[in-house]
Amino acid sequence: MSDLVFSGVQPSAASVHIGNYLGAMKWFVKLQEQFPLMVCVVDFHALTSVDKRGELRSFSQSLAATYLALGLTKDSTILFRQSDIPEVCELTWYLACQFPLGLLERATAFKDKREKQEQVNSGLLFYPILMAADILLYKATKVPVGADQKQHIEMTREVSEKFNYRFGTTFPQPEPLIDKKTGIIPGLDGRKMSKSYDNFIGLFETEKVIESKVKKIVTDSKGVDESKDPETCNVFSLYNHFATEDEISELRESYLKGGLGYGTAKMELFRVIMRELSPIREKYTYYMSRPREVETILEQGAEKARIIALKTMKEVKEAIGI
Ligand code: AQP
Repeated sequence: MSDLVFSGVQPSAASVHIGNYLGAMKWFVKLQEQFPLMVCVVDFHALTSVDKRGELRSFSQSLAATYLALGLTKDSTILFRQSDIPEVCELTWYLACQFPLGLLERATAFKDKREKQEQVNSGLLFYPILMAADILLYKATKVPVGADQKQHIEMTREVSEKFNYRFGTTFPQPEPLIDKKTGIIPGLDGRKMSKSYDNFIGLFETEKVIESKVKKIVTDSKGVDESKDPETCNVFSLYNHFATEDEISELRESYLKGGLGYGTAKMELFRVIMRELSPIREKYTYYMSRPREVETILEQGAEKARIIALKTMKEVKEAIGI
């Protein structure tokens, strides 16, 4: 079976953050040059957290504009919205019937949310099955994700195996593509950068907001003259992802030598972040001012995705005997 790469991001906020960007999205553009690529605006999943009328639509438009601003093109990538392919819900049900409840309840992301939230909707419990359905509906073989999603891909493999065992080989065993360097991007407080921890830097927040967030990154309390440990510093950790090799080794030396305050290091980090994000931000503004053009790209992507989805569903129903 030839490789097909599938991934997606939830439109669950007005802007994606640096964790989404470095952990997964930046990679999509390189992958579109190497493999057939499908990238999705994962709006059904986002419904587990977005509940204000109209918000999902505007977040989805913003995310689609982000994909295009990053350099995904309609000729190299099938770019589409998850909810335009309703078959994914049908497949979710078939897969759910193969999946033990206990495994879903033990999923780390679900347990985290359950601890944080007073009320947890059942969509959150079913999140990994819907994700498995997304991947298997298109028979994707590779899934670029951040390290936090590894368990969900393992669950996809498991449900694929169970289905194949019971009904005959229908699905591939997809593997996660996780970049070791960008596995988990830390947020302002050093925990995983995440919307729900409110410790994120949004790609399209104003320069002023980004600067003030960078200034808030938690460090130890070492003074300017003291030697500092780059390996345990959140500022340095983010710097690693935006600076050149020369800039990284120069900052590392300054940390070790002493004489450089965290305030200066943070301004240097802000500079390299803006250097990388500025062209993307410009393109994002371009696409955000052309909603019709973006919508047409999503519709054309959905037409292509639907052809694959219908073919898979036919096989699935034949395999089950439904
Ligand atoms: N901190 C991170 N480091 C590396 N990768 C990350 N991803 C998210 N945060 C980090 C990766 O981004 C892709 C899209 O993820 P998503 O749409 O599922 O977003 P998310 O994981 O729900 O983002 P949050 O901010 O963590 O949302 P909440 O707080 O709602 O749970 C995925 O490939 C993910 O690995």
